[in-house]
Amino acid sequence: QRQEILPGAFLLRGFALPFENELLQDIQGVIAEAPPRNMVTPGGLPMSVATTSCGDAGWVSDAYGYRYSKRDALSRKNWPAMPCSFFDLARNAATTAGYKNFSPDSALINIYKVGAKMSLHQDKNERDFSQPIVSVSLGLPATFLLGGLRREDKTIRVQLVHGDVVVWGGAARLFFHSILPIKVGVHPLLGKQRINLTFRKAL
Ligand code: MD5
Ligand code: FE
Repeated sequence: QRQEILPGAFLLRGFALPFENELLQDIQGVIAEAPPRNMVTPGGLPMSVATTSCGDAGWVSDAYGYRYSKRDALSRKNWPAMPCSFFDLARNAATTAGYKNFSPDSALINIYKVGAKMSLHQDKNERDFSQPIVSVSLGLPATFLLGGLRREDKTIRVQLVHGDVVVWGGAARLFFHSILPIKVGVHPLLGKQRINLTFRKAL
């Protein structure tokens, strides 16, 4: 089941469900090596979302700005390798949405506790905007706000639930977006959190 929310943005409802157990195991493996942390924005405020990464590059934020780094500042080692389950899911989802041979080199793991949110922003730290971004929602539901190329553009609301995958390509690749504060709840598998996996070709 494939729904084009806006030009270039494809919602694949439940696409990750067959892989939930494998994904969770591999998330735990990555987290054991590179624990999630609340990075500080260039403005000096800690994010409410805790993040970690795997793959050749990890997304980082600090007083100097947002960027990709080959190493984790906590361990001072390379980020953990990207599990095959992550890569295969991202590539298959991209193919289903019409983006062939997607080869992500970075998987960002965003961990939202109840109340955590992500403010309106664009994803612009990657080199090649012709490559899509694939995002996988797990655990508690989220309300996603999707706008346009300008911050002021009107937004539409999309409810994302456990197992949903969205492929962000074409025009939507650079659209402004945000996540509203996660509502109180308990997911049978994940408990009181939402985990979002975001796959990118960063380098
Ligand atoms: C999330 N994460 O649910 C989202 C999923 C982030 C982030 O926004 O930057 O970590 S990725 C949503 C996304 C990516 C690229 C383009 C668009 C949305 N878009 O055009 O709306 O934690
Ligand atoms: Fe984003």
